[in-house]
Amino acid sequence: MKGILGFVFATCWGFSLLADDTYFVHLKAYNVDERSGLAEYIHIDEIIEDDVYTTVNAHDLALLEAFHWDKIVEAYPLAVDGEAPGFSNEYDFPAKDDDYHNYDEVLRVIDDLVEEYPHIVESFSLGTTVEGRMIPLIRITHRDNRPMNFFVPGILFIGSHHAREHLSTEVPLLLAQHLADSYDSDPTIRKLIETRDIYIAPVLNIDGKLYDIKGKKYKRWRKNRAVIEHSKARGVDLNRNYSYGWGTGGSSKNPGSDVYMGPKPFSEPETEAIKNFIETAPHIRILLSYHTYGELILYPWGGSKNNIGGRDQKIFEKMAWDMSQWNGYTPMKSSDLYIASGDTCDWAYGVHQIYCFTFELSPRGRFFGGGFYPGEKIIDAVFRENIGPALYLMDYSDDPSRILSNGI
Ligand code: 0X9
Ligand code: ZN
Repeated sequence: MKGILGFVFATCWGFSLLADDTYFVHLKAYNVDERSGLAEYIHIDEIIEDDVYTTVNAHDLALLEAFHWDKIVEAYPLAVDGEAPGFSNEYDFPAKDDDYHNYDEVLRVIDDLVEEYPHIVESFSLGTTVEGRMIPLIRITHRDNRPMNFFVPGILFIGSHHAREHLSTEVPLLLAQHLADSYDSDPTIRKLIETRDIYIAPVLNIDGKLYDIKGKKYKRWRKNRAVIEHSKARGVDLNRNYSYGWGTGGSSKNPGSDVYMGPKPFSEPETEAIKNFIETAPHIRILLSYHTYGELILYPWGGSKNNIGGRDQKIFEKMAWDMSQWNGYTPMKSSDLYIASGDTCDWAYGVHQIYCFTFELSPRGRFFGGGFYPGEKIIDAVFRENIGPALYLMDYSDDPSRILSNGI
């Protein structure tokens, strides 16, 4: 398919589809079933009542036109954003977004933390990406808790499953910095570091992130950079590649799709790295996966409309609501947004009984907030309003069911 699109493909919108370009599409979908029908083909960026907005590659636009032409209000090609003219092969952000950390800068921050705070910070490799880059894992705990002590409650924060969601690297990276910097001065944080085993993987999809910023131009890339056999398409959607309910809706078997689930669960070294780590760390009770954008706090299930039910349902609902008091985000069951199977949280909870949340960080929308590229000015405020939820989750990682005795 992509081979055909590699040439030129005519559309009914008066332009031609080019394989590497991205397109803005405005659709109408009147309920969650209609949105979930769309999510079989495309990734939905934003929902405002009956209006659905997305950025798609040429492959996905062709499928939308074939199968959901009646829902398309408008579609047009998007210009590549960044610095022009000039050519650069540098893996770095455009100058206007210089405060964002590229991969080398992420590694430098981590090295500096380990050097400055050796009694509380360590770093490890979680594994390597498709293109062979080391996936860093930061561990923050008092040295008395080493070597790994499974009686100390554990928590994991993950950033950047999706390439273009750069703010989702910044927030966990700044969190690591903040925890380490505050150890001496903030008694609450000091106590958490002394009684919890805190893990932070700020950037999982390194290859995709670097591809997205290559040449200091944003490409709106989402997936990793897997090379697909017998296809010119690249990339698997890492948030469709986990095993629980894999391939049961809201993901695609087609390598050209932005929601391609991969050839099998955990086919990708990036998701496999998370799996391997969780399997060796049974004390991890809570996981928070940062994404952008939409200002949402999501909890399972995401692959089916079912509620988790019982006591755990109450725990998820209460925790999500409590956290929303800090950041003002909207708490909801993932599948109320749209059904998508194979995501991190369905697996973490379904297989390991880990209380897992997905945060869709700011902005709320694309029209006034900048969507995936909200600029560097937003970083600090978004980080600050998400410190409270992170400390809250660390606190409850000893026993999340404690919140049920706190007044409900
Ligand atoms: O679609 C996703 O993977 C997440 N949204 S994003 O814009 N960051 O790509 C949301 C995942 C939530 N899970 C489900 N709806 N199952
Ligand atoms: Zn995402």
